[in-house]
Amino acid sequence: MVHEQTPGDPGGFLSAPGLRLRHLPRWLAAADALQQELLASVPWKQEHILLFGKRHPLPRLTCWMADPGCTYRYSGLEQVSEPWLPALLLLREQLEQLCGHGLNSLLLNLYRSGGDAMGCHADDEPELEPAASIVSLSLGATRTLRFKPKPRSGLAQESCPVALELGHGDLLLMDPPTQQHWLHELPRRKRVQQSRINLTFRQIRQPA
Ligand SMILES: O=C(O)CCC(=O)C(=O)O
Repeated sequence: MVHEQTPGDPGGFLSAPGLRLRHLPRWLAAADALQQELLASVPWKQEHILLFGKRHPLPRLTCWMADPGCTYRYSGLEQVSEPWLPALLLLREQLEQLCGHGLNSLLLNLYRSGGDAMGCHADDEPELEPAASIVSLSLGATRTLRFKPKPRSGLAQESCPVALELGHGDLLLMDPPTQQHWLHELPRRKRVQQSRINLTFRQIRQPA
């Protein structure tokens, strides 16, 4: 199935082989207040990655909040956990009810303008519980999230493009087995001046 979202699209379920998405536009009524609070209170960090021996700043600011014992590495970076903000703990409870399982960790990304971006990847690190959804909330500027099948997924590349416009207060649930078969990315949008915050709530596997 090929899906290019059109303006005014009411959202809903989106599925293709190996892809399960639920898009709930304007899900959060208090999106303005949360955006302002996060811009002011989150200890945003500029992380760097090593590429061919050279340090490069990630094209976004980030922060990791998680329960004790939930460590996570991505792009070779071990995330140092910050304490949960009370507003985010409340949100987490609501989202846990919605998705029906625990969400013990949260990656926050701040895209300062359309020049900031996220490269093509899957949230399929071994620490993440593969049977859990990844629950993503967007605040601020509308940006496009694009999905494409993993090269060795056996899925036809013509299932592309799947693109979602994620606006202020929109919720996106990426349900299993999406991360096993599909990659996603947030491309640059040079004309976008405003910032965007994205929160991805996750479930890290913990030792039994
Ligand atoms: O900003 C987004 O919507 C995508 C974020 C993302 O892909 C991630 O945190 O893994």
